[in-house]
Amino acid sequence: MPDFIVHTIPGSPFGRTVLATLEEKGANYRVAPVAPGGLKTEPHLARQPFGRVPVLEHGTFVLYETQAIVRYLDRVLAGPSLMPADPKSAARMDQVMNINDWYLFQGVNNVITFQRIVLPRLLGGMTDETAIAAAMPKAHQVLNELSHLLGDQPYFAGSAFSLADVMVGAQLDMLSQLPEWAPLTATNANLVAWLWRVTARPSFAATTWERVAAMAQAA
Ligand SMILES: N[C@@H](CCC(=O)N[C@@H](CS)C(=O)NCC(=O)O)C(=O)O
Repeated sequence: MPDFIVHTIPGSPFGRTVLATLEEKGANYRVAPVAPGGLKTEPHLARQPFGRVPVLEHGTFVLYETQAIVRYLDRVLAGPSLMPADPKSAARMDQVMNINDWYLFQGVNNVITFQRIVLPRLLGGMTDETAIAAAMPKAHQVLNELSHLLGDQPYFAGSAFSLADVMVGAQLDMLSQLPEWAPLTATNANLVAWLWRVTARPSFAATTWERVAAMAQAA
């Protein structure tokens, strides 16, 4: 019996954030797949009233919102902490996690990767090039700012890998597969090198779209 159950859709970057955190901690978990068409219906709405993934189950404790989930996992699980103790480093981690939710996902990834990957692959729709073109100015702004905050540090919170790297890594790994990545990172070589470092981790190799789909199929 696994300690944790993660309700998610293969390919979800927020879902991957939770799965990669569990992998970083060496935890025992299973994936409970949610069909894309089942997000806004019961039984999923009883777990996540806004009809989104992921949702974590830990015994009788059910939790949604990715930031809350990964902070909870870091607190309850042994292993190296993914939250810096130093207040300034922790504040930088928190800042980047909020940039992820408010600016990188909203208006950038939920347009560009949705249109290029999720819509054709999961929902059978056609990519809207106009929507992608309209999202590019914001995408440049967000990636330039992430590059600025990263600077010459190995990770967003400094020398140690943190939850900010897991979260942004899951989002940017998707964006990096698209033709938009090259123009978006033309002046952000540090971000490209950082993404290589992050996706080379076993936790990322274990949680690719294909690996999560295989876990979902085995469920
Ligand atoms: N604030 C939520 C966002 C989760 C989210 O937006 N997940 C996407 C998949 S990556 C989703 O469920 N989208 C379904 C929809 O928008 O209807 C969290 O942090 O967990």
